[in-house]
Amino acid sequence: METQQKKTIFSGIQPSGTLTIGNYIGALRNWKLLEDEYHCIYCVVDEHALTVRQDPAKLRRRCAEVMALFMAVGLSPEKSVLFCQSHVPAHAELSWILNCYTYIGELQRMTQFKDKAAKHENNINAGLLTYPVLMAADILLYQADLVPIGADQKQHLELSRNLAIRFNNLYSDTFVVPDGYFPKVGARVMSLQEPSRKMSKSDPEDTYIAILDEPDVIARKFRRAVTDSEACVRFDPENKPGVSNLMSIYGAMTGETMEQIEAHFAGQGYGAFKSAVADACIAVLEPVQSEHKRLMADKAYLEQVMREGAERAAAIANRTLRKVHKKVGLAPYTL
Ligand code: AQP
Repeated sequence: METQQKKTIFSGIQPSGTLTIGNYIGALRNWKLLEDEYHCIYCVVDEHALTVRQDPAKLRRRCAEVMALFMAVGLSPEKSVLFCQSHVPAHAELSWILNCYTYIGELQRMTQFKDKAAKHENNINAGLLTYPVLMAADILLYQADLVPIGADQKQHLELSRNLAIRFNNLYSDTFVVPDGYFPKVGARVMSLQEPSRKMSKSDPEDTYIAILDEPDVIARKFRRAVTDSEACVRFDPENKPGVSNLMSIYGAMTGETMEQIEAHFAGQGYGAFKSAVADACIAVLEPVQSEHKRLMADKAYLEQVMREGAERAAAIANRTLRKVHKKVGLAPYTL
C-alpha cells in the first residue's frame, strides 16, 4: 500500500567494465539516499552493454559483480527492486514495439551515438543507434515518475518522454511521462588523464579509479593524474581541469567545500594533495570493498536476490507490456 503512494524511480548501470568512482559519486551513492522516499527500481542493464563488443565470460561475471556492488554500497533488496535487465524479457519486447514509433532522424541526432560511433568505428551496429529506445523501454515499463540522470543522458530521457507522449496521444494514456531527477550531490567525475572527458569504465585503466581498486593501485593512479604547473590547489575547472577534478573527488569523499579544500591545502604541493585524495577515497571505498568481497563469496544469496528481483520487476513490467500489446492490436494470447 505504502509503495503505491510513493513515486517510482528507475535507474540502471551497464556492466560494461569495472564500476568507477564516477558511477559511485554520480549514481550509486545517490541511489541509496532515495530508497526510503521513493519506490526504487535499480537495474544492471546488461543488454545495453552488448552495443559494444564484450568478452562473454567477463560480462557474465560483471553482472553478478555489479549486483553485489549495489548491495555493498547499501542498497536493500527488500526496499528496492534490484535486478538484471536480461532476466526480464519485457525490456527487449517493448523496445521492439517502441522502435516502430521512433524516427531514425531522432536517433541519428543523439550525441552519444555520434561519440560512440566515432569511438567504435569498426562496429557501428544497429544497437548503438537504437540504444535510447531500449532505455525508453526500461523506464516506461515501470511507469517511472523520475529517472536520476547525469547531464550526458538528458537527450535520451527527452526521447523517452517524447515516445511516451507520442504513444499516449495515439492510443490513450498508457505510460507515465518520466521526469529527470537531478541529485543534489553528484559531481561529474572526469578522467584522471584527460580531465576534459568524463571518467568512463570502458576507457584505459589509468584514466579511472575503480570502486574495487586496491589501495596501492588507487594511490598510484592519483599520483599519475594530470595536473598543471602552477602547484596551487585552487578550484578553476576551466584553467585547472585536472586539479579541480581532484578537488571535486576529494570534496565528494570528505564533504569539504572547494573553499575549505583550498584553505586546507594552501601552501602544499600537489604530491601531498594527491596522496590526501587517495587516502580519502581509500577510506570511503574500504568498507564497500570488504562487503563486496563477502557478498561475492555467497553465490547462493546473490542468485536468490537476482531471481527475486527479476520476479518483482517482471510482475510490473508484464502488466505494462500487456496493456501495450492490447493497445497496438497484437493478437490476444489465449493459450
Ligand atoms: N564520470 C561520471 N561522473 C558522474 N556520474 C557518472 N556516471 C557514469 N560515469 C560518471 C553515472 O553512472 C550511471 C550509470 O552509467 P552507465 O554505466 O550506465 O553508463 P555511462 O554513463 O555511459 O557510464 P560509463 O562509465 O561512461 O560507461 P561506458 O564507458 O561503458 O560507456 C549514470 O547515472 C551516469 O550518469
